[in-house]
Amino acid sequence: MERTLVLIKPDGIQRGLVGEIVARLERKGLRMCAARFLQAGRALAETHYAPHRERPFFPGLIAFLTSGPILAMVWEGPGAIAQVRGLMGATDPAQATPGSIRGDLALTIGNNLIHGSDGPESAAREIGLFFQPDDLVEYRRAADGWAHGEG
Ligand code: 3AN
Repeated sequence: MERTLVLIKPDGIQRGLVGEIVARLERKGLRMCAARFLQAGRALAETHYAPHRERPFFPGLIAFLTSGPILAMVWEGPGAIAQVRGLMGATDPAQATPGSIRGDLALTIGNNLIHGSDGPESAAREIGLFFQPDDLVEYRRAADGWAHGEG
């Protein structure tokens, strides 16, 4: 079982695409284990995107991520990191295949709707930026019947 951080970026919130994006992850069979609707401040955005700090697009990326509320979530499942990346499609929506979130719903790289961790180390780091360990639902321990079987 693997976990990944997913952000629905400000363009996704503003365009009313939360339900559409969450539905795609759910239909794939991934499970949401935490969610938080927030307005990210500059410090959080810069820490999250620290690996891109030297890139020319960094200032615009920070301005974009802090321009409105975002939905931060943790999703889990077998191979969740790669599965979410596949559902997202290529970073540049112009290259993203039809059927992917960016391929179907986004046009430009500056407004590409969704973030998903790109590897196990970034997933652990990014989840820790947005959530406390207690925020994450442990499905196997859920007692009310909506937990999925294999855990
Ligand atoms: P992904 O979101 O697919 O993991 P990354 O991690 O390479 O892509 O880039 C992080 C974010 O930086 C992208 N989601 C995109 O918003 C932005 N970005 C990446 N490359 C560019 C670029 N060439 N011009 C503008 N923004 C970019």
